[in-house]
Amino acid sequence: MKVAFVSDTHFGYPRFEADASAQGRAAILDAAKRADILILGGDIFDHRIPKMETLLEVAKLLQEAKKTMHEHGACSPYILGIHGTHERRAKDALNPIALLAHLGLMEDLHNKTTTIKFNDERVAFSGLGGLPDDLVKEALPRLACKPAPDAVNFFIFHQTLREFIPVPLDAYASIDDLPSGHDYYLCGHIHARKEYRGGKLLLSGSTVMTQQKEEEKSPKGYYLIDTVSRHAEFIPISTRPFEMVELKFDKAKPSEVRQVVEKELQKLLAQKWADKPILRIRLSGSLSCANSDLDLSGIGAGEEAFLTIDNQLDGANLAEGLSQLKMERMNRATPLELGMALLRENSKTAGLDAKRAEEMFERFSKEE
Ligand SMILES: [Mn+2]
Repeated sequence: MKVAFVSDTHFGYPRFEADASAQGRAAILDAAKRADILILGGDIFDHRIPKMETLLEVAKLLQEAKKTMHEHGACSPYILGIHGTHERRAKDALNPIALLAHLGLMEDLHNKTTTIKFNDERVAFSGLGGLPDDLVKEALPRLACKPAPDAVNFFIFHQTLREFIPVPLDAYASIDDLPSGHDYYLCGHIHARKEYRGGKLLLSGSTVMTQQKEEEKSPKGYYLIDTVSRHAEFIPISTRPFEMVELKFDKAKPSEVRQVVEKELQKLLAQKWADKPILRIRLSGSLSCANSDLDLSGIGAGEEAFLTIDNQLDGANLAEGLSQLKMERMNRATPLELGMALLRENSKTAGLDAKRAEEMFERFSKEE
């Protein structure tokens, strides 16, 4: 059986909504042409309550994918998957992946095992939908889904594990905490492609650019795994070009920095891009004066590129770097996410169950 794994398409992602659509669609339809089963690894939508238009777009896309799969003799139910952290809602609230499952467009694998017979093979899929990372360690041993006997077993999840981040956090689960007995572990959530344990644990990365990190320069795409030959192939899709450069300074004058940035931008724009590129210029090192004296206003790529200038000058000490990182995270989070995180934190000291706190929060936040 050929199993395709597509994850983190983020349909409805506001910054690059057209890219999320085009690239997510390309990955899912290409996978539908080649695979007997298509697995979605979560964060298919960017929001837990997507716009109606986005829901319809994905519903139609899955219909089209299923039709393609049916025509080449793929295997019913064709599409299976889990919700990601972006789609996660309280236990009694409907998330968009469960909605698509209710509509018969896919099967929801959250805490379930589905065994499929295909030709002479038995292949089983178990899943765990996205959770706050600090709750995973507790959740893994309590799962009801488990590997099926005499089958090739897949476990699908959507989390950060200790091994995936440069500074491991004790509260996070490790690869060793994953349920044993599966042949392949497929993980969403991390937006760059990674492989661990000799290819038994595969992270396909996202299909759209979201973080503009160095590691996102590598191709985006999906995995196609042949359960007979036990060969996993990464299939790239065509994406908007991305380039990131770092400019280092040593006690530079603000006018000098501005000149160097403008020159670098001209150089970047002079390259032949297949499409309007995403460019990130990172400034590091030190200035001869305060950072506030540096004026980078008006430096723009106009219509020629999506440009971000990341000014890290003078901020070389660790404490400042960390608080900046925290601020960046806070800025990316919605007020709802911030409120939820705060309540979860405070619920620990108040002796309130974190899950219960979340349910109450959702009930009162009235996002609908
Ligand atoms: Mn994601």
